[in-house]
Amino acid sequence: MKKTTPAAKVGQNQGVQGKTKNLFGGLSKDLLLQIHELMVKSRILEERLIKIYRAGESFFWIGGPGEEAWGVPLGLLPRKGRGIEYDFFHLHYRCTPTMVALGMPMIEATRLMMNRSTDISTGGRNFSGHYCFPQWNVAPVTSPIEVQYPIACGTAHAQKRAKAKAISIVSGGDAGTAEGDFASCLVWASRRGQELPLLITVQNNRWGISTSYQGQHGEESIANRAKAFEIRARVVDGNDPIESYIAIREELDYIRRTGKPSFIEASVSRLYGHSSASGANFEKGDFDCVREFEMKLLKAGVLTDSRVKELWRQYEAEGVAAADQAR
Ligand SMILES: Cc1ncc(C[n+]2csc(CCOP(=O)(O)OP(=O)(O)O)c2C)c(N)n1
Ligand SMILES: [Mg+2]
Repeated sequence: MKKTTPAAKVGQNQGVQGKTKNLFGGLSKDLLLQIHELMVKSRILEERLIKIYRAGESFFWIGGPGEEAWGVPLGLLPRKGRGIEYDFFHLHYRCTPTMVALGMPMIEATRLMMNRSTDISTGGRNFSGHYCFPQWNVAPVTSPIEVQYPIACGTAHAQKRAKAKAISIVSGGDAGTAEGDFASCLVWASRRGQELPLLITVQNNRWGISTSYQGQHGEESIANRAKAFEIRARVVDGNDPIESYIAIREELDYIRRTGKPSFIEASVSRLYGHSSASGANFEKGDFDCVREFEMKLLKAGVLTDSRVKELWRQYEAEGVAAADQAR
């Protein structure tokens, strides 16, 4: 049986042709397949973690199913490595897709989920999704929401001083932007003449636990708040991996070129509700980016039925094996 290799390399050839090329934003076939594979892997991993919770083998689940189309490109595009010359990640608890795209094996998320002392992120001391990977400059995810935003200004400031054209990237949810830490980040990122090389992102699923976006925000989009600080800002469809990939690539280029911050708000789904505290049940009717992207690739002939079946089987087996190993 042929083994597939996720995140191994981004294809430079075999560009998708003609009409299909427009449909896929000019991304190569290899890259489309790689993005799809990582999205599938991340979804299967999260669903495995939910099963572990349901089996009573963990206390709490929170994670990122519904954010794969956004989170995978966010893990593929930056300059990955350790130290000030590489990009820094200040993530929140729904960033499994980004970690999978960076190369995190399933066993690491599983050990964290099952609070094993072998968990390399926290020694088994924190919730699922609270990753910390110094080898890829992934700073510890914090349980108090939003503190990652001003912390990201700190690494961005150090990177500016080091002049290596490295970037800090910070992620969080929509409701969390109500915290003062978010406003502090906008202030510190945008001071004239002292601008920071920072990609500020917000994943807007239009919920903060059970509080709706409409009930909490006066502004049409959170991106408008960044614009008030004259930070370049846009809203993207975070359910579309191609739109997300192209937008992140453009903004990383802009930040590396200018040394200035940029802001992306990504519209995403929250496919299993807030967390296990709200049941972790699948939200029927919400946009499922993994299934939709898969169908689009199948229809265009970029992907075959047999590859789809094989991928789901292969990663399901890896998830089961990871749970066994952690147990
Ligand atoms: C400072 C702080 N206040 C409250 C909480 C409790 N809390 C955890 S998640 C959450 C909602 C966050 O919503 P949002 O920022 O939209 O992120 P989402 O979970 O929707 O991705 C809240 C209020 C917390 N963890 N930290
Ligand atoms: Mg939210």
